Amino acid sequence: MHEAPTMDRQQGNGTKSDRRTAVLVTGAGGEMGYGLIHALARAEENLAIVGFDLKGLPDEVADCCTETVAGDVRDQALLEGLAERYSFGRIYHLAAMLSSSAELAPDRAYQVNVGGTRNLLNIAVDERDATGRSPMVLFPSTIAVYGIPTLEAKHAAGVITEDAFLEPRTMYGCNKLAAEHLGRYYANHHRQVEEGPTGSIDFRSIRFPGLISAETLPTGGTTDYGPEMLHAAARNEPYDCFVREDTRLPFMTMPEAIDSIITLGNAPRSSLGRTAYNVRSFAPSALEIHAALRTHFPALTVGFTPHPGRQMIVDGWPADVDDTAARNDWGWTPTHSLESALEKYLIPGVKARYAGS
Ligand code: AKB
Repeated sequence: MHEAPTMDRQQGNGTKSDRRTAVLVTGAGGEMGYGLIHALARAEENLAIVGFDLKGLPDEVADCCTETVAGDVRDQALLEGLAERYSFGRIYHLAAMLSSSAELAPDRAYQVNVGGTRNLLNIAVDERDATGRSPMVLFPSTIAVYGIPTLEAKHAAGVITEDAFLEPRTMYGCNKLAAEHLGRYYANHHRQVEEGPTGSIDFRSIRFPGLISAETLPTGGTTDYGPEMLHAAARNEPYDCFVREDTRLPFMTMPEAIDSIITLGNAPRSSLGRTAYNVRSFAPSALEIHAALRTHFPALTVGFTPHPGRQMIVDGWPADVDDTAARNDWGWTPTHSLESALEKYLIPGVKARYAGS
């Protein structure tokens, strides 16, 4: 027997009025949120920004926001309540549990990383129903969507393109790839039965490599050894690195990551041939990071004590990624090599941060 199709969620009814136009940033209190919110506020005076984070926001981020919300992206009712008051033409959905944390709490990670993303996509679809315009959802994805079966295969693969090795080996990678697919579905196929193949939203994502900031430290990631080594050096402390010396991964600085999100957001949709793009700036081994840091902090000592679980994770991630599609479609170009990143941004930044401590 065929059942009549049923709606599993109330659709927006297009009657929302008197809402203030704003951008929504989830994960606003995280590393990327910190940089992105400042960049958005700098780029557009009077831009209304709603900063959403599980833990609330530090003052220097909250000061750039029209409203801050302490809440969980799993809470659909809370998000819907916000969308009753704001018309979100653009959503930066940054909130996520990172790879090492997600591996330790896979159920929660699934709910946050996939369920939370689905909730945000629903908010975007409601916005489209209310206004007739497709809101943009910008989503930081990750090199964790790749899963290379062995170290030998990783060495043989070298620089990989977006469509290779999409068999993630972590909960986080599975979650992010699922979220990318949901975004692509909502962008290109949602409501195809009722409306034809147009899609409801404008979904854009970037697969970020390891990110290094002079201002902040990440928590719960597996590329964290890069930024941790830098900050330990600046604090004049020894560092015990949790991956092998020969571990090679792509990285970039946080300001480059923020620039890439803003540049992708400004690109005409017609120039985008895909919904998920690789970006990278440099791809050093852990030992090469150590060596480059020692030219600035000669006293730095680093031990290498690989953590078996975390080593297994990074061994499945690519040594480098091919960013040709991002270069061609929306003009991505990295600013830095490892050396220039250190000289021009990271070293002055961490020295300023720890001065006097
Ligand atoms: C992590 O290590 O989990 C993140 C990532 C690669 O997405 N930095």
